[in-house]
Amino acid sequence: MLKQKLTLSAMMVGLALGVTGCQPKQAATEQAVQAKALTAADAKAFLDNAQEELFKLQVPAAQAAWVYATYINDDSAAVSAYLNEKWSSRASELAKEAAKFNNVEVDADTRRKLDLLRNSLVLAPPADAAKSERLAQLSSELDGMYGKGQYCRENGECWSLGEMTAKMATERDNDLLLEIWKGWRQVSPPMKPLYEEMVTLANEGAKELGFEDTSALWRGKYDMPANEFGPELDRTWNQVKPFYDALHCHVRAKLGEHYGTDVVPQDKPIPAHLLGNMWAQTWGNIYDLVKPEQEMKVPDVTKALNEQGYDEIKMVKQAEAFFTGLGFEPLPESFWERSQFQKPRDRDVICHASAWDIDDKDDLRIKMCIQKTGEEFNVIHHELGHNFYQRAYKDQPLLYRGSANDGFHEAIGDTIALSITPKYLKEIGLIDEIPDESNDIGMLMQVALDKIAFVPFGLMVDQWRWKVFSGEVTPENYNKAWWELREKYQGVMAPVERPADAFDPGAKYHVPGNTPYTRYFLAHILQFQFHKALCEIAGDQGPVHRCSIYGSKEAGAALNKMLEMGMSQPWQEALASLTGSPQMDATAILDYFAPLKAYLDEQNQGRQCGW
Ligand code: X8Z
Ligand code: ZN
Repeated sequence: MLKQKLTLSAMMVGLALGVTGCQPKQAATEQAVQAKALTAADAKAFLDNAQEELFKLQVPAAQAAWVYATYINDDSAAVSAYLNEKWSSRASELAKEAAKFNNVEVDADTRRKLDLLRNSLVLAPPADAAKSERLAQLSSELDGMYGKGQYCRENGECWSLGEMTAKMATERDNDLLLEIWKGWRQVSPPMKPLYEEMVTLANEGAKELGFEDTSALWRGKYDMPANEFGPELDRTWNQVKPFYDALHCHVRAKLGEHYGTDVVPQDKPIPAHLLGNMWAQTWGNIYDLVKPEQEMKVPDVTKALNEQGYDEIKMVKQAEAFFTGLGFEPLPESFWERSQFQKPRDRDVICHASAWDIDDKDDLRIKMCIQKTGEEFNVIHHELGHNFYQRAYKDQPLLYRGSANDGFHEAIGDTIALSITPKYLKEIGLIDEIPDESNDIGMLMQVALDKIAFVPFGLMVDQWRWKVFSGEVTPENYNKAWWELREKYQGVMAPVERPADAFDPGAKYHVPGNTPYTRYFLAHILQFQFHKALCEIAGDQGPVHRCSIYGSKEAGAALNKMLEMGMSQPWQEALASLTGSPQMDATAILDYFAPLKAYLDEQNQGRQCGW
């Protein structure tokens, strides 16, 4: 996760961009090229040079970003901001230069590369050097503020985000949960002025590239006109919404039973501190409060991992074994030497999980502060999905080293994790027996609390950011607009009135980290399409929620075929190569959970749903 998304998008999600050498020489070349009419051959030569140049800048920037993320201090901040700026400002210059070929007739492959170059940045630096440097600095500072964040109680005891995350998952005391929820949000008010300034500078850079603003830049990365992307998301969300509403209704009723309807009013959004997660984005941790009345056997992966003495490394090895079982090569020795698996005791780091590709060759790493839980076991699979994707497309030209769209990158590891079924857990010895089908509603509920509950959160984060970037939401209204969207999409509300200086979006990693978020919405839809297709290829005959593709070389080969394509084709074609259809479609997620929907509808009879 390089900062200027060398941070996330270039390294994790592919595009490798950097800065280059000597400006006078560059200018001379430009003049020479402009003197005569540009040709397709000029375009190709330009792209070859651009990719070579960017690659040279990308690697040191990635190395510096890694050092910063795993050892936050003033020096690592300065070095990583410096190298990130060198890379991103050159990427921006080249993106502008690419426009010279707008009216030159070139083949489809060249056109695609030119378009990708123009669209590759996440935060576009303005041409003015001082502004570009300031943008890199702001971006690095915001990252660090989040990474260093902690909450200190009145008695002087301080808790890290990891410690608070663990408490949110298991504690059931309203007052304590509220204290933690408010406590963590003290991290973000100081971010607000920096964020405002960053928005202004990034918009300036986006305009120079010919985009209306950063929102248009972000929405323009999906092989369709930027203005059609939002409606496409709405279409998909509307497919899922009835299911979400049913889950919301049931969860609110059960929380009302546990905490009392004065704490959880039955006609209002659910207070955000009671859902088992700091951002109320996944709800699987409150399964015990909302589970079916009838006794259900649902594997407790956290318990199994602990009973069998899994440590952090063993968890990662086990996840790697899933991929090698599909036919992927094992991770390189350097992965084990260089990754960060545990939170260091003696320094600040950015704990938020990420996967890195430092050199587009084989220097793959993950950075996590692993907790020994089933939830984190899934996150490990998520991260390794990034690494195996990165390796699969490493031989593509630099501009194609990325996922078909950013949702694909986020979906691969999750797709694999959908195969962590009871059947698989038994196969690897984590459980002794596979619960029979009478337990399926429990299992589906457990998974839906994470997957269905996430969908509106995955959508709303960038609905907010797009409005912020476009200026529709101004700084005085940052927090108000955030909570309006939380209520509208998730039916979740702030448990207490928020202070005037609150900047609650900043308490979610991806906002100060400037990682686009719509990718996770896409991933939650796509992973069910992928899982269904892979189960068919693996020849699994049973219901798709019981299918595990573990050990299927056929499924592995089909997956690899899509991963190898990188960004060389529009994502619709990559999707079709695996699933047979170019359409993103929520039918697969709805089918997966269908038995649960019938159960929820029955439970919700007589309840007043909605908010
Ligand atoms: O940020 C992540 C990954 C790293 S790309 C751990 N995720 C989102 C989040 O934590 O908010 C995965 C799902 C959503
Ligand atoms: Zn990810």
